[in-house]
Amino acid sequence: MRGGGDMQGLYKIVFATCNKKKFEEVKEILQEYNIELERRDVKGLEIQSDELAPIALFSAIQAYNQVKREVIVEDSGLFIKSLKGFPGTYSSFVYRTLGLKGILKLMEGLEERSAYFLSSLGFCDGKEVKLFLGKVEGWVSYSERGDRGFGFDPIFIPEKLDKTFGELSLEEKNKISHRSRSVRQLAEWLKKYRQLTK
Ligand code: ITT
Repeated sequence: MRGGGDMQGLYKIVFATCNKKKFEEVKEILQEYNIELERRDVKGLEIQSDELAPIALFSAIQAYNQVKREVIVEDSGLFIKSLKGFPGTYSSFVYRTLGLKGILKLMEGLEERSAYFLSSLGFCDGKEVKLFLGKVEGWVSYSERGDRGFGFDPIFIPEKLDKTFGELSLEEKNKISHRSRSVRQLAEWLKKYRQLTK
């Protein structure tokens, strides 16, 4: 089955991700556009690269080959300026190994704390592969704050706010996050080129 409108006018696509919190964020946003999202754990090789874009494109094709439906994948990373972009595309591994405490330890005594989150979203429908990018600038906090969200959220303060992502509700994070920016671009693209009712 391809993505498309059903009797209720809903457009359906698959999101290949193991991260349920990430799925919830994306689902909320796409609901605004009448797009229904279904989560699938898709196992496969993740290529390694210093850039997120090729990883998302490769993963989107790989996911399509497994689900044979319109599918999205999304890869994010935290890029810290004083650490020359680390952990970047290795964010997942670093989160599991060093963790938040390890990052804060690496940055002990550093006043330059600027960082950004980058979201790289790949879409594939078997004919086209598209890439949508989203970025949010901010800072790494001096300590963990908040227990909402996931991953590096308790140590990332987005610009123009004095709260970490971990202190924001899902709705608040979705107004400004890197992921909301890439996802809204996808939704706008689908709206323009596919039969969306909204
Ligand atoms: P997938 O199955 O979708 O790949 P994942 O959790 O491995 O799920 P990523 O590779 O995109 O997701 O993320 C790399 C790491 O960056 C991940 O382990 C998170 O800890 C962190 N991360 C990603 N997005 C984040 C966000 O919005 N806020 C905080 N941390 C985030």
